[in-house]
Amino acid sequence: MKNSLLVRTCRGIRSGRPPVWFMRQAGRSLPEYRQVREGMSMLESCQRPDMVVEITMQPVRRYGVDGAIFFSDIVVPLKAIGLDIEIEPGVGPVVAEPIRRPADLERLRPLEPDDVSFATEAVRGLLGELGETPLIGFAGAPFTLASYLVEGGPSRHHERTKALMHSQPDLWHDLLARVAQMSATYLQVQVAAGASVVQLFDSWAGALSRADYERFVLPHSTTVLQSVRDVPRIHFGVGTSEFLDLMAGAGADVVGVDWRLALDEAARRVPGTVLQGNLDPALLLADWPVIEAEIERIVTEGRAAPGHVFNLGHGVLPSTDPDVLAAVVEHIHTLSTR
Ligand code: 1CP
Repeated sequence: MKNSLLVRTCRGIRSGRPPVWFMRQAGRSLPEYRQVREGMSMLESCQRPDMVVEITMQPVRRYGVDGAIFFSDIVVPLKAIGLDIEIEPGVGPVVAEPIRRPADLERLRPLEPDDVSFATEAVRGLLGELGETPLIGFAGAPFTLASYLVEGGPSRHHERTKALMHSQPDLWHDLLARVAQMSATYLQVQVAAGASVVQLFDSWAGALSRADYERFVLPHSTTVLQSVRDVPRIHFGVGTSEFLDLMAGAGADVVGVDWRLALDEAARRVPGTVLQGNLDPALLLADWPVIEAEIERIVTEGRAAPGHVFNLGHGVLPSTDPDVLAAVVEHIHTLSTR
């Protein structure tokens, strides 16, 4: 798997076509996912190795994607240290007692590998099923995780988080350092068990200015990425075009790009860095000729970078038709033979 198309591309070794996988390829767009998840909470299914193996494999079997993403969630390490957090259907992660004062930090103890032994077991189980397909491990980046902890749940404006980072910078940096330790440990556990690539998801970092990202977030995301040495590291954010260079400089081999920025322009902003992206997930609901033209454009623009991993600009929307994703994979797979 160290020689897979995905790993080679992440290392900047070009091949005839880009590897392809989709963020949120497992999940609610798949009928087989909805079926196995029936009657079981999201976080319980993440802690059951048999469920993790089955759900991770579902899109691999269905689409033949070039990478499998470990079925988990960014809040799993927080649950594993005993924090009262649930994923509520239709809402997302909800924290019973948000972290807002120095005393609240005491509830954030370090994550030990034994806290997530279910993940080790699940990765090992997956290696037996995956054959040549590499496994992508992941964790939430400190800012995105801290936003859930401070806001208490999903947030549109991240206002309490931004107010806290500016008003109580010492508390903020302590909070981010603790969360960074957990994310780093969660990634290391997945790599030690056999993950071939990792992705750090900073989905909401695009809410920040470049200056705030640099001062309040970058040092902590750097800690996480630098703690993983043996496999390629993908650093992903949404709406982060204005500081892609900082995200690359944090220690990423690959930078994820959303649909707002063309890949050739992204390549100018982060010279020498492999890119991942960037089909708008909403366009998967458009007619096929539209999608086909977008794929062609993105693959062409991706040639400006030293390597390109084809993906969406963000996760698969639950309303996506799985047959369309299958057609996207098939189309990319024919590119090398043309
Ligand atoms: O019951 C369900 O099916 C809940 C939906 C769901 C799923 C399938 C959630 C709740 N998490 C997941 C799995 C998941 N989460 C994966 C693995 C599956 C795959 O990619 O194929 C991954 C990589 C994540 C990571 C994740 N969770 C992120 C980062 C990626 C992104 O989409 O930006 C974030 C922000 C979360 C939080 C989260 N978990 C779930 C939801 C609905 C949310 C977002 C809520 C919000 O809007 O803030």
